[in-house]
Order: sequence, then C-alpha cells, then structure tokens
Amino acid sequence: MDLKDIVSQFAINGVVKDVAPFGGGLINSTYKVTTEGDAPDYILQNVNVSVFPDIDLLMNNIVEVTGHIRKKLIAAGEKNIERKVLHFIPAKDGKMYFFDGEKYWRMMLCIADCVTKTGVSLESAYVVGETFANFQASLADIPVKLGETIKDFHNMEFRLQQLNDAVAQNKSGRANDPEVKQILSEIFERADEYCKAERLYREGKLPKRICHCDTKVDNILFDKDDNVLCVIDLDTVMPSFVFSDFGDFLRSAANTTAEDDPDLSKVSFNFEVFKAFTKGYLKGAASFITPIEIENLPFATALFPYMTLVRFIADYINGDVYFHCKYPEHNLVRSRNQLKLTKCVEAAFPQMEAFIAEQIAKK
Ligand code: GN1
Ligand code: MG
Repeated sequence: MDLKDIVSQFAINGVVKDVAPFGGGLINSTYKVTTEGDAPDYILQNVNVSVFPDIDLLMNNIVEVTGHIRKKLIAAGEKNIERKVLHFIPAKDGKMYFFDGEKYWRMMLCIADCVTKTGVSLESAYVVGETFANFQASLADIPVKLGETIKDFHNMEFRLQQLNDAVAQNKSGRANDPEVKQILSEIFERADEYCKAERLYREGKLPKRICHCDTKVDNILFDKDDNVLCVIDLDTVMPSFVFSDFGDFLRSAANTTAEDDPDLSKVSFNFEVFKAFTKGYLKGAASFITPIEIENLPFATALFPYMTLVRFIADYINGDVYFHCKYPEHNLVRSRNQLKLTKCVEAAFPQMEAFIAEQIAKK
C-alpha cells in the first residue's frame, strides 16, 4: 500500500494533496498529510512496535489521556481545544490504528502554526518544569488504570536485573574488560540506595502517578508567541514515580554537555538549570505532590543518570543491541559520561536539598 492508500483508511476530512516525511523522531516514522483548501492537515505515524509491542494498550492509554485532558479543557471553558490537546482520528473500522499487514499506523490532527524547540535556556527550563507538572496534575484524577507501554521502563530493580543478566551472559566478552569491571563495581556499590523508590512503593509510602516519561523541551508545542500549547509524544505516558518526569529532564538538560561527549571534563551538573526547572515544576505540582515525593527530588535527579548508565553499560555488554551506536565504543563512552554525571549530581545533594527547602518555605 502506498501512503495515500493508508491515509484513505482513516476517517479524515478533505481531499489529500500530499503526504510527506515530517519531524525528526527517532522511534516512530512521521508524515504530514496536507489537504486541499480549508480542510485541516493531519499527522500520520507508523508506530514502532518493536519498542511499543502492545499497540492496543498503547492507543488505549493515549485515548484515555487525551480524552481526560479534553474534558478538563471543556470544563474550564477553553475555546481553543484542538490546539491544547492532541486529537487522534480513528480508522474507518473504528479502531484507533490501522494495520496494513506489516506496519501499524495512526492519525492525528495537525496543530497549525506551532513551534518546537530543542535545547534548554533557563527560561525554557522553568516553563518545561511547569508544563510537565501541569500535565501530571491534569492526569492525577484520571479514573481508569493505564498500562505500561514499555514494561518496567523506569524500574531500577528491573534495570539492574537486566545488567546482572548481561554480565552473566557476557555475550560480547566486554564484561572482562578492566574498565568495564571498574564501572560495574561503582554501579553495584550504589545499587541498594538507587532501588529506594521501588522499596518505598512496596511499603505503600510512595505513589505511582501518570507520568509522561520522556520529558524534554522537544515534546512541548508552543505557539508563535511562545505560549505553551500542549504536550506531545504520548507513547511513554504510563504509571510511574514523579521522579521519572523530574529526573529524566534534568539528566539531559542539566548536563553541561551531550550524554555521549567523550571529554569528561565537560560533564558537570548545571545547577542553574536545576533551579529554574525545579521552581516551575513545584509550581505546577503544588496541587498533588506529597512530602515524600518532594523530599526525594534530589534522589530523582541522581537516579536518572544512574539508571541510564546501567542501561548503556548493559547494552555495551550485550553487544549494542538496543541503543543506536555510531562507533563500537559509543555505549562505553555514554556510560563513562553518565557515571561522571551521577557523581556530580550526588555531590550536589546538600545544595539541591537546601534549594528545595527554601522554595517550599516560600509558599
Ligand atoms: C531513548 O530515543 P530517545 O533518545 O528519546 C530511551 C530513553 C533514554 C534515551 C537515552 C524508549 O530515548 O529512555 O533515556 O534514549 N527511550 C526508550 O539517550 O528506551
Ligand atoms: Mg523519545
């Protein structure tokens, strides 16, 4: 089937003029469907089911999440609803996706005249913090139970188990390398401490909430005047600890260099980004966040470089089967980088705690 045949499987309005590749996503392939005249344009996506294996669960989550946000926007008297939440269009058989015998496709309305950003400024860190906290707040009372689109995605115990399995199997032989052994010993001496969230959850002290789980500035649409329109890329929206959205953003945004920069002298923790993001996050989260969640935000900030280190080194030992690598040592370089970042964040615990205490006292 060609792309226009796929488009014709969906209940869209207007006459299709063009279907062309769109955006720079690394997981799903995205196309813009342009229509004639005044009819809206659409976004067609081919969902990567090797990353998201349960398409029914995935699309059910997305329908529930967008439906819940939509209801709230209506209740709040919002006029521009189609610009404030993604709107998925069913296939003609009523399903939220179309299977062409090989690939899975979905369709959504295209939000016109919007802007995306990459990279962080102090201003955008504040806005991103507030926007993702608002997103969590708007889903805090969703009445249905959502599934995990990637099972145990941010479960630290599971990620360490995967690393243990990788070391035991040692498919690449790389676990014998002295540097890898050194990194592993740094990981395992911290393992207990970093499994704290799963323990607190089992003890009934820490809740799971609906989180975005891919918090970056690229996943927010802005209008031309820089106002936030909506949060996009909802595939990883699932129950998790709030730490996911807090820690994962800072892991990339507060690293003073790229996660794969081999020059470790450039890796450090940008405390100004931490402050701006935390301010925005605490503002948006005020309606739901509990003391134990607040108390552990510094933990969350260290957890994500650590978890990503565990995932990178496990993949290195497995022979680079998950993360795309541009050269043979790429995952090792990433691992060194994330270990250094973990240590920088660990060293900043007293300042992070003091800053958060100060913010809470102001309220
Ligand atoms: C993957 O594809 P990207 O860059 O958005 C990974 C994240 C990692 C990140 C590390 C589904 O995200 O969890 O933090 O790489 N996403 C998935 O670069 O595994
Ligand atoms: Mg992504």
